[in-house]
Amino acid sequence: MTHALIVIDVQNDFCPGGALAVPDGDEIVPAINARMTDFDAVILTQDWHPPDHASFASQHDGKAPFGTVPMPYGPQVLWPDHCVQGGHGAAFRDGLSTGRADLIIRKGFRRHIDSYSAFFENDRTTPTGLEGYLRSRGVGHLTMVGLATDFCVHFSAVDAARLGFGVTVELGLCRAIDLDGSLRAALEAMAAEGVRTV
Ligand code: VGL
Ligand code: ZN
Repeated sequence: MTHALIVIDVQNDFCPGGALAVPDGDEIVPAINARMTDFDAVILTQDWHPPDHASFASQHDGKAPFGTVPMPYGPQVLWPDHCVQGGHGAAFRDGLSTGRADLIIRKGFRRHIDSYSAFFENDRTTPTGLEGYLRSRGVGHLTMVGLATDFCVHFSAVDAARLGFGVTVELGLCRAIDLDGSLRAALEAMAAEGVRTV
């Protein structure tokens, strides 16, 4: 079976010094690079927001980062401005072997909707196109690594499992934000959807 490695959001803004730094987010880069040679396909994702993206606290009067607002698709966590299209924060972390990627997929580029998952935006219905790419390449199993365990890795893994892919998350090659117990909740949700974590 064709097995793909999906490297989620290893970008400057999710690494120490970045706008939404995940503790030790940069630590995983060398081991992810080493892992790339073990797969039939390597796909990188890139969080890619317009400067006025609705997930940014700066776009909501009187709101601070890490609060939530209701959106038509449900509650949305507000984030510091991050991964602005074309900016340094949105660039892949230095040292990530981007040359090994077969596909780079960008998400979160629609102003009014966030996209944690590499498959669907946060309404859980608007597709990114990744499913079609994987199916047309005959990919059946996915291994996921990257940032952040409890947000983009979690949502990507759950969506992939629901779509019928076999999914393994390598927790040693992920790092978490862990906002109000979000890591624990993510691990439970992934287990409940049949995602294998190692
Ligand atoms: C992410 C929060 C906002 C992630 C992206 O990559 O996990 N988290 N945007
Ligand atoms: Zn984002």
